[in-house]
Amino acid sequence: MSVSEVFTAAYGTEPAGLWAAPGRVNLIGEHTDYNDGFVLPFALPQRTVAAAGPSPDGQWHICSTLIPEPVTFGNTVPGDVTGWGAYVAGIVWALQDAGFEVPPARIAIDSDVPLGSGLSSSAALESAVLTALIDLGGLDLPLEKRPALAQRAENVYVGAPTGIMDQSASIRCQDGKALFLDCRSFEVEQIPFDLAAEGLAILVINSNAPHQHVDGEYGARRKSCEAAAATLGVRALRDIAVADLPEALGKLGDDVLVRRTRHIVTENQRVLDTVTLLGEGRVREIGPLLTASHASMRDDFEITVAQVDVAVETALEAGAYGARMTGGGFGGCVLALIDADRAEATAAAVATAYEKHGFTAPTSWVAVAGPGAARL
Ligand code: GAF
Repeated sequence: MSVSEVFTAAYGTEPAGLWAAPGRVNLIGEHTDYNDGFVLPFALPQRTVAAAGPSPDGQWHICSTLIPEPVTFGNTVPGDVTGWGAYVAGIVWALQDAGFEVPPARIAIDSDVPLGSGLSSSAALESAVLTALIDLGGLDLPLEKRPALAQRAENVYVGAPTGIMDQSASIRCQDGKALFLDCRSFEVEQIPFDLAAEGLAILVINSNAPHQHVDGEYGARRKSCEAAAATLGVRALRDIAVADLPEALGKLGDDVLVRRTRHIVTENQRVLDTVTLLGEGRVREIGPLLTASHASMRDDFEITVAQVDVAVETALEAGAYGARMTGGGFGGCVLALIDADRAEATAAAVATAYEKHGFTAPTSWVAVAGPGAARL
């Protein structure tokens, strides 16, 4: 059944409209967002669609193509709604908490963003619902302020201590562009990202090794970064320049903090260098930056797993210009910058390597930068 049909089956009426918000791939800049740093994601064609319409009983009702039986809630506070509904209820709560009159709504959800793969399926859900409620209620919330509200829903209502990259990507990305975001000022630059014109492609390889943010590891990384910034007397690790890194590391003492800090500081510089190279049309030359980012995540930030390391190594052996894990880590997806005509061969090489290692088979596809959240 289509999402409109699921809506009609659940609520006995047609939706007022459909709103879509994409998942994302982060080209480079991992775990830099909550350090006030830089990120460079682009929106995937895979997206979450919310069919929505007014709710005459003054409550919110949500269902999905996977769970057609609606969940209902009224005015809500963190802790009320759990499971996947928390991402929706969290948006209602965050809007109300920001002083908005949120229109009661009936909502049905469908999504082809792979779940738990580091492609930001939760931000896609939050952003689709937020965009729908803003339009239905005629709420005055400018685009650049929306990601922080959706992030608040995830941080406070859902309880996941994530940064602002994923909601920013889902809401602010544009077709054919990568989003260069300064996570301190929220200023963005839309970077033209048409790889096909260069005979290149980004192959996304889903390791199919499950990942999960609400567990301790993500939060532990965040705490280490905050502890390092406090020791160094800066607001966030973004304030340490690469040139000052040796001196800063010398002040930290603790080996774990040294490695976490080195990742964040060098990763911020890699994002800036990537943006410069893309601006000069030197796309192939970003490859080594992508690969260096992976090594830094593997050795210093310690957020990779065997499946993603094998995917990166194999893609490089198969001729990729660069490859790295993308997203929060501990599984999820790898991206590889390849010649466009090498997609099948690279995917096949990774599949063969996985078989040899006894890993669950990977899923690979070529990702093209798509549009951000919008009414369909
Ligand atoms: C997850 C988080 F949600 C983002 O905020 C970001 O920190 C990312 O991991 C790592 O770069 O997707």
